[in-house]
Parts: sequence; structure tokens; C-alpha cells
Amino acid sequence: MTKKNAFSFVLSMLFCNFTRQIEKCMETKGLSYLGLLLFMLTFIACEKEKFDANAYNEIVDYQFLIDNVDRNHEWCLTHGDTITITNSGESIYAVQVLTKNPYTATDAEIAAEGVCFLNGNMDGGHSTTLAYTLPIVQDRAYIAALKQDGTYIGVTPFTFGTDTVNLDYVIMESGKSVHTPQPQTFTYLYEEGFPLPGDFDFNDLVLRVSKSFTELSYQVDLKVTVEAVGGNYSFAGAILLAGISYDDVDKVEILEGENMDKGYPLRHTMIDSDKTLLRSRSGEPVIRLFESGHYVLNNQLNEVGSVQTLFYNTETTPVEERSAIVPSVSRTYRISFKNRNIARSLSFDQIDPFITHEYNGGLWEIHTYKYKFQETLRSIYNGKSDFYDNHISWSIVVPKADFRYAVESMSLGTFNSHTGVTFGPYTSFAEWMTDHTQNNDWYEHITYPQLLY
Ligand SMILES: [Ca+2]
Repeated sequence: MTKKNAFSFVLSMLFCNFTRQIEKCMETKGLSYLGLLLFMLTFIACEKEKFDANAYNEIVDYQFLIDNVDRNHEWCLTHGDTITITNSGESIYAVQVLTKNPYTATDAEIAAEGVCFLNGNMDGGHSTTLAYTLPIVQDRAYIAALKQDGTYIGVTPFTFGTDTVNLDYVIMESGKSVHTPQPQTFTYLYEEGFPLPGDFDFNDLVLRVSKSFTELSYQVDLKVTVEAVGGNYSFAGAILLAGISYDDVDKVEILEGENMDKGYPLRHTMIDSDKTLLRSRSGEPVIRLFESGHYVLNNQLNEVGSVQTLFYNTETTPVEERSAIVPSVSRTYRISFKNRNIARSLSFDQIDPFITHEYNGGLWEIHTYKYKFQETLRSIYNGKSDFYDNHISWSIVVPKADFRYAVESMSLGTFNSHTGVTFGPYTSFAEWMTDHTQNNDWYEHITYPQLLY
């Protein structure tokens, strides 16, 4: 029995839904003294026929691959703000917030964009307020001014936190040509099985989400790409737009015309609707992505008529009947809001892709850490989400479009406080875990590229 299986076993004890097999577990290789201690704790919990939150959290702590996780960790690699941009001239048609200077950098991204419009402000000029999100290590960004035909007039830098910039009073840097900025794109990593601890390789689902703007100021496009599915559990996927009312959305269209899981032939058990726009339990919009992550990447059923749950795009040398390399799958969801201010203020902070899966007779949701305890489609916790409040996340949001995730079963980075040894493709990930104020750019520093997909 592997360490992972041993702990799944212990967790099963914790949830008191199987016959006890103590002798078998005592013989388990790899179950350490602490594991046994935790096992006894859970055994006691089972004797009381109730869930022991302390024992559960000790097991999660033990199974997580890094000692001494910072108790104040919020798993956050970005910061966001709004900025108001004004000008009195007629030549500027649109403004953008860019992550870098497109005259010099080849990889600038558009973090926000708005058409200037008359707002009745004091000097009769134009004013627009945009929400943007940057990597937490980045304090400087750029405002770009554009003509109606989309060509760049110039850019000016600003410091994160600036309230207002009047383009009449700044020097705009310009040049002959720009490297065309791309829509800002984040990578979302998921560990399967919550509330069970897994191997925390964070590749059980890998999504890329980019946000862009259309000519019509009340629309936002979210391009979603399923890059990898490196897990065994079946799960469905959706996106919660947090802090927005369902009633503020007019419609959501898929530009490619069909769902990611087009033709899914089995019964929908996780998200029991075919509609693209759903309403959360608390009245927020939810975009349905797919019923089966595995089916998105391989729509051929196996001989017995079920979805093939191989590891997709997490093993560089595929093993037959275990893993495969397949093309990623993308769809663009065009969200039409009823109010353009909501469209322009939609930030990455409010975009919460989540997965839902069956466990212990219920349907659980795995959200980004900020929304860990959201009960978007169903009630799960019955008011007891505190039981699971252990500062461990089953999801990481990386503010990088081409972030390289770990290969199958490999942690992003580990740290053992007894030996002082760090290991993994991103050793500074482990250091970030032990102190959330340090190494907030760990994803930019690859230690062992051979451990990455
Ligand atoms: Ca995995």
C-alpha cells in the first residue's frame, strides 16, 4: 500500500464509511509513527461516530508535502486595483492597462481595456475606470492610448495603487511599432479528491483562462483551455463569477458554437443541466464548462461504455492504458452583461473556475483558495466548513500564461524541516509555502525542468 493509499484508507476511517481493518493497516509499509498516531485518533473519532476535525486536519497537514505551512497563507500570487484614466482630447478612442511596455517587451498582456466615453466630468473630457490584476511582485504597469483603428498612440507607466491618471499631463512614450499585446492569461491548477488529501501534484486539472474585451463595451470574452487532466477521479467543471448577480448577465455564448464535451453520451450527474449559463445557490452567474474533464480530452468511450480516465498530458512518455498525449481543447465564452460598468470592472479576482466530484455520497466542489468554501451548485457543509479550514488549498492560480506544471505525481516543490532539504521543479514554491511573504514569484524560477511537463 502506498503512502497515498494508506492515507486514503485513514481518511475513509475518518469518514466512518467502511469496515475497519486495523490489522491490515498496521502491516502497511510506509505508514509512519505519526501516521499510526493519526490513525488511532481517527479510530477514536469513529468510535464516537462523529467527524473529528482536528484529526482530519492533522492528516491533511501530514500528507501535504511541505512541513510548516504558513498558517497565514492565502495562496495568492496577484493583487488587483482600479484606476481612473481621464483625458480631454478627441484623439484617444480607447485605453488599455498593459502589464509591460509593448514598445520594448514582446510579452505584454492586456490587463484591462475600455472605450473612452463622455462622462460629464468637470472639464467635459473623457473618463473611464478599469479594474486590473497584476502579479503580486509587480508594482509597475502601463496605460496605453489607442486610436479608433486600434493603432497605439503611446504608453505611460504608472505605479500599482495609483487612483487617477490624466493623460493630458503625462508624457506618452511612443515608437514606430509595438509588439502586439495578448489578452492576460492565468493558469489554474487543481488537486483532485477534496476533502481527501491527494499527492498534491496539482495537475489533476490544468486550465488556462484568458480575459479579453470586445468592441462592444458590455461584453467580456473568457477563453478557457483544458490543458491537462492528470487524475483518476471523474469531475465536472464550471466557472463562478463571484460578486456579480446572475440578473446582471444577459447571455453567455460559446463562440465555437458547441460545448467542450459536445456529444457526451452518458447521464449528467455532476452538473444536471446542459445550459451554459447557470445560477449559483446564492444568485451568482456560473458558466458550465463540461460534465467530464477526461471526456473533453478524449471523447472515445472504452469497451464497457465509460469514459477513459487516463492521465492526459501529464506524462512525457505515455504508458499504454495509463496515460496519453492529446491536443488541448479550448472554447471562448462571450459574456454579455446588461451594464457596461460591470463588464469593465470584472477582474481576475472574481473568476473562480471550479470542479465538482462525487465523494462519500455527496457532490463536493474544489474552488480556488479565495472561494474554497463556496457552495455554488449544492449545499455541502451544512454550516461546518470550519472543519476543513486547514490553510491547505486544492487549487493554485498562477498569473502566467505558459506556466509549466509538474509531471504526474511530482510535487511543485517539497521541504522537510527535519533535514532542511528542498526538492522539486520549483524549490522556491516550498519556501513560499512556509512564508507567504517570500518567493511570490516562485513560478518564474525553474529548478529542475526535467520534472515539468
Ligand atoms: Ca496528478
